[in-house]
Amino acid sequence: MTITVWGAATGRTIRVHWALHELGLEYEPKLIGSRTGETQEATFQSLNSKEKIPVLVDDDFVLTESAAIVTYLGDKHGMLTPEPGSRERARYNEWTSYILMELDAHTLYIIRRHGDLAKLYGEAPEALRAARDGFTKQITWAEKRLEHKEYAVGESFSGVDILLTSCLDWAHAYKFELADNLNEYRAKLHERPAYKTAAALNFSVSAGA
Ligand SMILES: N[C@@H](CCC(=O)N[C@@H](CS)C(=O)NCC(=O)O)C(=O)O
Repeated sequence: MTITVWGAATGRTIRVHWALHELGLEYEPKLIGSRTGETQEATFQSLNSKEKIPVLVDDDFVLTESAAIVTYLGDKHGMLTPEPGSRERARYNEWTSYILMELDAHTLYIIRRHGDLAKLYGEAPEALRAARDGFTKQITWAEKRLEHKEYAVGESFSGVDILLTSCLDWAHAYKFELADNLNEYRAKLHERPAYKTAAALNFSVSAGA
């Protein structure tokens, strides 16, 4: 079996490197950065016509979307995902939808589009303000759910902890004041050996913008 992961340097790509390190799987990292032009090269385009990283290639199976990749790896190799059909799996799905929609796409990524990437997507101060307010409101759900809890789903580490930590790190970089329990949760997850190795690899290259 050969696994290849395309992509590095961002909060979305670390999700996949971290999952693979937690599982102790060997793989070939292709450390291409976002907005470097590398996602528009022919070989990469043939894998993902969305021209976005990360991409996982598992033998002849090509999978895009960071959360789908983390969940696939958990389902295939264990440890990162609760049993399909269980209540814990429903919670895993609930957290995943929340993280992808309310934290990643609707708020943090809007801040990126009209903040760091305003030259490409346009200045939009109202959208920026609404996105910051939106994140501040939405993150309180995670804050309450993580009161007195070490992990997001059940009593053990899961793919949700990977996804959530990547968004908390992103929010921290955007100078959001996170609640103490979220900062403690994030700091504890950063102590995991798999996170440390994956972060060193993922951030060994830079994004183009
Ligand atoms: N929903 C996707 C988002 C992927 C995405 O937007 N990736 C960015 C980097 S974080 C990218 O590849 N941008 C295009 C480029 O850099 O050329 C996922 O979670 O995998």
